[in-house]
Parts: sequence; structure tokens; C-alpha cells
Amino acid sequence: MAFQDLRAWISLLDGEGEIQRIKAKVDWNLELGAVFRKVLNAHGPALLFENIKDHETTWCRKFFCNGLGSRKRVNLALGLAPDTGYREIVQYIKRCLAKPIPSAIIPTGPVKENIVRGKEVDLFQFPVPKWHHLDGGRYINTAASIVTRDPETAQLNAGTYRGMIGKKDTIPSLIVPGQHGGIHLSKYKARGEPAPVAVVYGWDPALFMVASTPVRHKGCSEYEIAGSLRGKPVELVKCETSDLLVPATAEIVVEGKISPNPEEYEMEGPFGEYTGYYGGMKSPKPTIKVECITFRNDPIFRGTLEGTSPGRWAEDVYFVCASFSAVCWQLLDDIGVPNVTGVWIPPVTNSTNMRVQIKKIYRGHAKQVANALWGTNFYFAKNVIVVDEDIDIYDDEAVEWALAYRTNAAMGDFAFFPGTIGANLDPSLPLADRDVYKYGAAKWTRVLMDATINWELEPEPQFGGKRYPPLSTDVDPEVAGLVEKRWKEYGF
Ligand SMILES: Cc1cc2nc3c(=O)[nH]c(=O)nc-3n(C[C@H](O)[C@H](O)[C@H](O)COP(=O)(O)O)c2cc1C
Ligand SMILES: [Mn+2]
Repeated sequence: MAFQDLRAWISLLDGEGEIQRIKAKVDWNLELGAVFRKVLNAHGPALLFENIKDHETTWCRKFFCNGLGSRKRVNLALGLAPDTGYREIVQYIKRCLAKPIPSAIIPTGPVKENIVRGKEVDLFQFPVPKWHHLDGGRYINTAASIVTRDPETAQLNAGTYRGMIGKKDTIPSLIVPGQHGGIHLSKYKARGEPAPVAVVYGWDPALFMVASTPVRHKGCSEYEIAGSLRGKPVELVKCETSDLLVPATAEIVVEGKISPNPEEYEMEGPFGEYTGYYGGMKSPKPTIKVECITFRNDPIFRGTLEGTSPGRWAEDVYFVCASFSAVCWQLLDDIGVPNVTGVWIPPVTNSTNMRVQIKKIYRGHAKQVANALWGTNFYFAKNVIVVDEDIDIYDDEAVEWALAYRTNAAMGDFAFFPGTIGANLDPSLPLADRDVYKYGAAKWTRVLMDATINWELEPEPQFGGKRYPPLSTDVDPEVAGLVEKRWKEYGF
């Protein structure tokens, strides 16, 4: 479903009764984050803060969040029926990933209504929250899309990478080296050139979804994948200070450069992260030096709270579970692993636990799945559970049962793959193993839990030579029929 801009999305949410406007004065300093946190934990509505302390008369006075903070709202954003389940959402996104829609470049758009440059630049004009009390600063880049261009291939990329306000014109950022944006930065660094960057705040929710998902976009960018999700080309305009492209109807665009010189890095971190813990060490990080800001009249700023822990939710998990699952499934298909019938990364923890369902055709099939995943840049598949097609990967009870009765460590059903790339924000790693600036990637030991029926098992002669005994919970059909017929007689 295509939304012309953030405003069109907000008005749809209004019509659906899915947004609450907050007119009471709210402090950007911790209070806004605490209100949002309480709403998230209660699975509440999207929020539009219209009265923010210290921002009564700044360039930007409004703050929007939680637009995607429920399965219903993810469905509304995608144009699916509001009660569509994740099984269908994953399949829908997977289909969209396969057919990008070319973007259109247009001469200008509302994002150019206001343009400030050079010394006028002042990031404190935006109602940027200090989200959590131990955060290293006011995190301006949370639901923001960071646009860069590969200096070799000219390919654009848009990724969600966190960044905080350093000075009034700087944003030190955590752009992990293995991410597409990180790869671009390293190419500029190797040339000794600054990397042009544009940061997009507030547009069609499709962009936030794809920029937050490691979509593969050979020969195109996240914009064309977003076009596919929304079913309409993305209209782009050229930046003022570079040849980067941004949506013509975005609320706000920050343009700048990241210097390759570590002496120009500024301190960043820590920040309340997706794991539900604070993450990312306070350290000097690549820093966007802002040269220009363009924004619409009366712009709406957009941000999000990350992090789940038991009973506590986040906005992004509602779509990340589906979009990451779709990406992995597409990946396995493209690599050529046969008979993958489903992939699911449960939403509760923005999880590094991943479930894959296969129609098993040979011994070693589950290992093939794990090897394929671990050979890619997809960094979420730390613990991979593979099940047979009779186990519903969306059903926790079914997966638990398969893990209980279809795994046997002695027969190699748990396989470890040490020393792989991993996620630097995973607090279960020793600090040294999280140092992405020293090693380029964090260090994980990946685990396969093969909960498919093991084809090495001896057939059981007493049950007709099958590898597994019959299910005793299946009642003999004749008796089942009899019981059915007599059910009322038993007093039920
Ligand atoms: C709210 C949010 C914050 C994120 N913050 C970061 C971050 O600070 N650094 C990072 O490298 N990835 C971060 N990610 C994950 C990336 O957005 C994701 O991996 C995406 O695929 C990056 O784009 P790319 O594949 O084009 O590199 C974040 C995701 C979300 C949803
Ligand atoms: Mn990308």
C-alpha cells in the first residue's frame, strides 16, 4: 500500500483509531521515552507528540513513533487485511523481495520547502529524545534511513544505523563494518575521501522496514524494494550537497559527510539496544558532519525505541520478525537448498534464534540449511533450529516438542560452528569478541539444533520398520469413531 508521505500514513492510522495524539507537554529528556515504553509494553497505539518541552517554537515541534508497533499496523502498512497472520506476511514480503520496482527521479518536492546550510545547521531544533537514562546522548537516528552510495558501483543503499547528536552539527554513528553502509564507508576510507551521507526521517513506513532489514538488492537499492512493498515507484529528489537521492516527500533530510580520518571521530554510545540491554561501547565512531538540512513546513520528526525483554516490547520487532524471515527464506532458495517450507524468527526477542522447516529429502539436509545461512552475511542466525514439515514453526509448543523428542546430542544433532561472524551488540560475548573496529565483526559460535528425525536411526522392527514409532496420541480410528458417537453419553 503506497503512502504519499508520513502524513498519509498518520491519517490512515487516525481513520483506524490506531494513533493517539498527545497534547500534554512532554519532556524530550527521558519522559517521552518512558511514555513510549509503557505504551509498547501494553501493545498500545501509534503516538504523535504535539507539545514537547523546549520545542514549542523550534523548526520541528512534532514527534511520531510506534506506527508499526502491532501486527495490525504492519498489515495496514503493507496493504494486507488487518488480521493477516505472520505465516502469510512472511510469504507476502518474500514475493515482494523478488520483484523490485524502479524508482523515479523528479526535479523537486516538499522536502525542499526549507533549506538550511553551514553555520545555520542546528540539530537541537529537532525534538530528539534522550530515550534511556544511561544512553550516551540524544539519539537522533533510530528510525532514520542512512543513505550512502558505493563509490565503485554507484549503487545506493539505505540502512537504519543508530546515531546520536554530538555537537549541533555532528552525528557520531554506529555503522557496523559488515553492513552495506559500513562497506561503503570502508571503500571511501581506502580512497582517503569523505563519504557523502543523507539521513531520511519520516516517510512511507515501507522505507523504515526495508532499511532495517538486510534485504539483498543486487543492481538496485532499498528504494526499489520499498517500491515493491508499497506497489508504487518511490519518487526521489537529488540532495543539495551530493548526488545522493532521497524521497521527495520525506519530512526531514540531513545531509553531510563522514570523514575517513579517525581524528574526526566523536564519542558515541552506549544506547538501549535491540537485545533489551544497553549495548555498544562508548567509543569514538565515524561521525556525520552535517552540511545541510532540508525539511517540510511544520515537519514531523520520527524515532523509535528498540529492545525487548520479557513482557517488554519494541516497535521494530513486529516487522523485523517477518522481514528477516522472508530474507532468509529467499536466501536459502537462491542458494539452492531444496525443500525449505518455512522460516520463522519469533518476534518476542528480535531473536537470534531461528526456525527453519524442511521437507527432508536426505541425511545432512539440516546441516546444509545451517551451512548455507552461515556462509552469508546474514548476522541473525546464531542458533538455528531445523524441523520436519509436520512441525509448525509458528507453534512454540510444537517446536519445543520436536526439540525434546527429535534431538540426540550423541548423534550429532547439535553442531557447533565456532569463530563465525556475529553481532557486536550481543552481551553474551566477552567484550574483546564484540570489538568490531578491531576485528571487523564480532565473534559467534553458531549452533545448529537439528530437530528433524535422524535418518541414521535404525528402523524399529516392531512397528513396521519405520524410523520412529507411531504417535500414541493418535487414537485408533475405529475407536475414535466410536467415542465420537458416544461423546454425549459420557456426560460432556
Ligand atoms: C531501530 C534499528 C536500529 C538499528 N541500529 C543499527 C545500528 O546502530 N548499526 C547497525 O549496523 N545496524 C543497525 N540496525 C540493523 C540494520 O538496520 C539492518 O541490519 C539493515 O539491514 C542495515 O542495512 P544494510 O543491510 O543495507 O546494511 C538497526 C535496525 C533497527 C530496526
Ligand atoms: Mn542494503
